Amino acid sequence: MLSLLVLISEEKGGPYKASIPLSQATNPEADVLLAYEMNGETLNRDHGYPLRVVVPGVIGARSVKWLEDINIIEEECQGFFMQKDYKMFPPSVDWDNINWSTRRPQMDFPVQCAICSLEDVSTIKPGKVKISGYAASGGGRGIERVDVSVDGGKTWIEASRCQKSGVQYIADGFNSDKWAWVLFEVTADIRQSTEIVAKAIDSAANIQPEKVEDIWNLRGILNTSWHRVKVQASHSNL
Ligand SMILES: Nc1nc2c(c(=O)[nH]1)N[C@H]1C(S)=C(S)[C@@H](COP(=O)(O)O)O[C@H]1N2
Ligand SMILES: [Mo]
Repeated sequence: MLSLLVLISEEKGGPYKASIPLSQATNPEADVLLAYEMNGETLNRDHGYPLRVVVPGVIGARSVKWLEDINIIEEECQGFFMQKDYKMFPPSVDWDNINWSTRRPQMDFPVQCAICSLEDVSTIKPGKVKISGYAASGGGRGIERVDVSVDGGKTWIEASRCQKSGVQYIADGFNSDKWAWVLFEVTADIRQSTEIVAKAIDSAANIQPEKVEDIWNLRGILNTSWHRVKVQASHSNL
């Protein structure tokens, strides 16, 4: 295990810590970085200046910011956010019977997407409406496809990618988008008030669950159910 930690006391019981397997940290394909700049500019303080870890494809909690120390340790690190927070429990577990040590810390994140061009609830003029957003999946599983529905999930249209040139369509493991947010876009004809829905599918054919009820968990993490946005058609001339 490679432990990554900050010495400043940020949490109950000590510094913010995380660990990842040494094999991941040293695997060139895993692209684990120590970042001191982003897009050619010095990393800002909120994002971890002067130095932060970036563990691509893994939940943000393992990408320690304001990094001060790196150690090679035998066992998984015992920090609060590794052992007592970001873990997924089955629906039968509640705060009275929880036993944190029965689960592993969450590492890879599941496939997910969000519509960013519209808010819930948006007012639209009936006609062509642009629906765009991002999709991402964990563990280096690129995005295969994003489906969009403008009738609450009854029928679907495939969105297209709108990444800047140079990014290929299919996640083949070689191109640059296996860790990245994939930007999607679709234009649909919407005549009346409806619910717009988006769901993404990753390169392993994982699909987002339909409803949050299906993935309910005590800690409330990883709610990756279909993203829904209600739109209200306005027939006025304003
Ligand atoms: N030192 C330190 N690093 C940290 C955290 C923290 O509280 N302290 N939060 C983690 C969590 S839970 C997330 S989601 C990401 C958020 O990174 P961002 O602010 O760059 O989006 O930082 C991670 N790294
Ligand atoms: Mo987080």
